[in-house]
Order: sequence, then C-alpha cells, then structure tokens
Amino acid sequence: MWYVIIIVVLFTIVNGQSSSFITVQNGRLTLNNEDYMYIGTNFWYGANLASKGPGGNRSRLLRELDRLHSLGVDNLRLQAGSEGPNTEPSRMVPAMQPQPGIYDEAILDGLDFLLYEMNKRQMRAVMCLNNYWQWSGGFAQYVVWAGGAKSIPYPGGSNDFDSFAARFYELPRALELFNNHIQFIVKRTNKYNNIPYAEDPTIMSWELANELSQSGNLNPTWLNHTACLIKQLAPKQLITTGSDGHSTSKNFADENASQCIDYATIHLWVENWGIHDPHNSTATFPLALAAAKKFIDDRAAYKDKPIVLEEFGISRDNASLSSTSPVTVRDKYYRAVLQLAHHHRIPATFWAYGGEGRPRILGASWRQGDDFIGDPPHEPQGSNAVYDTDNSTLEIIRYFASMATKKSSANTSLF
Ligand SMILES: *[C@@H]1O[C@H](CO)[C@@H](O)[C@H](O)[C@H]1NC(C)=O
Ligand SMILES: *[C@@H]1O[C@H](CO)[C@@H](O)[C@H](O)[C@H]1NC(C)=O
Ligand SMILES: *[C@@H]1O[C@H](CO)[C@@H](O)[C@H](O)[C@H]1NC(C)=O
Ligand SMILES: *[C@@H]1O[C@H](CO)[C@@H](O)[C@H](O)[C@H]1NC(C)=O
Ligand SMILES: *[C@@H]1O[C@H](CO)[C@@H](O)[C@H](O)[C@H]1NC(C)=O
Ligand SMILES: *[C@@H]1O[C@H](CO)[C@@H](O)[C@H](O)[C@H]1NC(C)=O
Ligand SMILES: CC(=O)N[C@H]1CO[C@H](CO)[C@@H](O)[C@@H]1O
Repeated sequence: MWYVIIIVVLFTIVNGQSSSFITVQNGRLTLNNEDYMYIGTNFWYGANLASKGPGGNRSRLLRELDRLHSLGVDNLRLQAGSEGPNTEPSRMVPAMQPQPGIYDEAILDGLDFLLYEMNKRQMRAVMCLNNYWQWSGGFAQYVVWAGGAKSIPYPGGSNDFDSFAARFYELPRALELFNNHIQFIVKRTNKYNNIPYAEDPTIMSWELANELSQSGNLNPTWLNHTACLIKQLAPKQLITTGSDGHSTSKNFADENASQCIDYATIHLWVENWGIHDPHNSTATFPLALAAAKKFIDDRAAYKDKPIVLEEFGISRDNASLSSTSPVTVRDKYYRAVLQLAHHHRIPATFWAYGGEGRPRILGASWRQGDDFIGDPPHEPQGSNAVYDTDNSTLEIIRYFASMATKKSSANTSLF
C-alpha cells in the first residue's frame, strides 16, 4: 500500500492542494501560524471570463492569472452570484442565475475552472454572494423576483434606487431566494478537481453582499443569521460582510457582535465621496490624501477583528479614459494608500484589474461582447482599470505585494 500513499501525496502536491485554510488568530488573518498579509485585486468578472460560453476567454484568463501571480497579487475578489435576466441594462452578463433557482451552467463551469486554476497557483478567493448595486442584478433583482415590483428604478433622474434596493431586507421571499442561492453555491463541488467548495482552501472567505449597508437600515439579526448559515455550511472558511465601512459606524458594531463574521471590510472612494476632482487635482488631491489617511487610521483603530481594505481606486490623470494616458495622480495615490494599509498591516485590494482588456469606445458603458476590464458595466469603461501596460502602477503594486509578505515596514523613500 505504500506506493498508493506516495502517489496520493505526490498528486496532492502537484495539484497544489496541500495549502492550508486562512484562519483568524488573535484578531489577525493567519496562514500557517503567520500573519496573512496581501495585496489583492477586484476581479468580479472572473467566472464570466473563465466561461466557455459567450463572454468567456480562457486563454486571456490564464495569462491574467499568471501575470497577477507574478506580480504577487494572489488574492482575488470575485462575484459568486449574479442575477438575470440578461436583457436588463448595464449588467455583467450572462448572469450566473438568470431566473430564481435556474443557473447558467457555462458560468458555473467558469467559476469551477477559475477556482481550479487559482488553486494550482495557490491564489485565494473572496466569494461575494450578492450586491447592493444593480450591475450584477443583486438586491434590486431579488426585490423584483420576490414580487416587490415589476421593474427596477435604475439610478438617475428622480429615481430612488437606494430605497428600492434596501427593500430586499423587508421581503421575506427575497431573503429566502438569496438563502437558496447561498445553499446552492456553497454546497457546490468543483467539476475540475472534485473538491467541494466548502473544502477548498482556495476560498478564503464568503462575503454576504457588496456594500450591503448603503441604506443604513441593515438588519443585525439578518446579518448574524445569514453569516451563521454560511458558517454552518463552510466551517473551515471565513465569513465577511462586504460593507464599505463608510456609511455608518453602527454596521461595524453589528459585524462585531456576530460570532459568525470573521473579519470586517472597508471601501475607500475619494472621488465618489466628492473629495477628489480629477479635473482639479492640484487643489483636491491633498484633500483626498488627508481623507484617505483619516479613514484608514480611524478604521484601523478597531482591533477586535481583522480589517481588509477591499476596494480603493482613482481616475487616470484628468479623468482620461485612454489606456495610454498618464497616471501620475493614480500612482501617488496607490503609493500612499498602500503605504497606509501596510503601516496598519491591513490587506489591500485595488479596484480594479483590467489586464489586457480594453474599452470598446472611449467613454461608453459596457455592452455584451466588450472586454471585461473591472469597471462595472454602468460606468464609463476605463475609469479605474489598471491595464497590463500601466507599468508604473504595476511596479508599485509589485513592491507592496512583496512588502506584504515581509515583516519590515515599507521603504518610505518611495514617497
Ligand atoms: C466587539 O465585541 C467584543 C466582545 O465580543 C467587545 O469586547 C468589544 O468592545 C466590541 N467592540 C466594538 C467596537 O464594538
Ligand atoms: C447569531 O446567530 C446564532 C445562530 O443563529 C445565535 O446562536 C447567536 O446567538 C446570534 N448572535 C447574536 C449576537 O445575535
Ligand atoms: C478646485 O478645488 C478647490 C478646492 O476644493 C476649489 O476651491 C476650487 O474652486 C476648485 N477649482 C475648480 C476650477 O473647480
Ligand atoms: C481573448 O482576448 C484577447 C485579448 O485579450 C483577444 O485578442 C482574443 O481575440 C480573445 N479571444 C476571444 C475568443 O474572444
Ligand atoms: C512595460 O513592461 C513590459 C513588460 O515588463 C515591457 O515589455 C514594456 O516595454 C514596458 N513598457 C514601457 C513603456 O516601459
Ligand atoms: C529605498 O528606496 C530608495 C529609492 O528607490 C533606494 O535608493 C534605497 O536603497 C531603498 N532603501 C532600502 C532600505 O531598501
Ligand atoms: C486640464 C488639466 O487638468 N490638465 C492636467 C492633466 O494632468 C496633468 C498631470 O496631473 C496636469 O499637469 C495637468 O494640469
């Protein structure tokens, strides 16, 4: 029997399945008894890019994973849920779940393939299950599915999209449909390596929903129960909320109170918050830096659970959408934010990775058939994407990714 054991061990090593789960110890993300620090990227479109169906491009996917891995960016935040129908405006399509409980096999297969390829490279995934915002369907789509309305009042004009999306929390049928999705996806087994998702160390964490607390009416009982439901299905993996940690401090307290939530998240958006004006950087960039510092310093004071800065981004110079335009302001911002995160030993995930994708038409929003570049479909494509040709930005990312795995502090003469 000894040869069977050796073959199993070799198989395990060759397939990269020997890695451990990320855990939380003493208020820190931990891997093999060491601090788990990282620079990650938002890669929400991963399952779609990995699909063999429409919108998929596996050769590009593999090149992007190799490129990210060689930069030291080994933590990817993915959508592990997107809702249809595919005919709604400004959605990432095809949706994983075009109708309640009905799944697009090509997108599920894409998610399997992506996790399988990440596993081989010892990369880690944050699996975001839902979304407050419309670009993946999300809360608003669940509201419609639950019979709460016939159509979605998309943001713009006099539409009150915010309170519409927040109705998700008030409709028992919407919450039930989401629970069904949780059961479906967390209990899935990967077809490429036969590893149940809940047993795959590639999955660092499950996230309830992107920016789930905009309305300020987040129900702490729902938060705790849903986190505990996932915990029961996936006890070896971590659970987090996806909160931006910006709207209210109450959310932080609610997250802290639930023993099923393992770490907190924060999102930093100096342009969406009206602080940085890319057309007036000279005057507003110093204000943006000060605001970023205050936000990160403030949130870092919370020590009960680990914190991850899982979104931050900024325009190219003068808000240009051309992939060859300068990024002097962005580079300064990335250095400063990554330095702050490093200083507090907070992992940081930039928004977003565009890689070799390019916008179809400058200034246009995303349409099916366009490259995925990390800007959500309703936004002008190219706003926050970091391309494979943005060498100066990529070098900053590489530098901090290498510093993340060291214990020393970053070389401040970079600034
Ligand atoms: C978080 O919870 C712990 C105990 O569960 C408590 O001691 C601590 O004060 C709480 N922190 C915050 C910021 O609510
Ligand atoms: C969270 O939910 C779990 C399981 O449903 C329960 O045991 C626990 O008491 C709840 N915690 C809080 C703070 O409500
Ligand atoms: C640039 O920003 C500064 C600081 O907020 C402001 O005082 C000034 O009016 C702005 N200039 C323009 C042209 O928007
Ligand atoms: C995949 O993406 C590359 C560019 O990143 C492009 O050249 C190629 O045509 C794409 N392939 C498919 C099948 O879309
Ligand atoms: C950017 O980096 C790539 C790969 O490292 C290299 O081939 C290319 O020449 C660089 N471009 C510039 C403008 O330095
Ligand atoms: C820090 O960076 C500067 C400029 O790149 C370099 O000259 C210096 O040697 C670096 N110091 C350390 C300790 O790495
Ligand atoms: C018109 C304008 O804002 N131009 C600016 C574009 O960005 C460069 C670099 O940040 C500035 O030097 C220009 O003033």
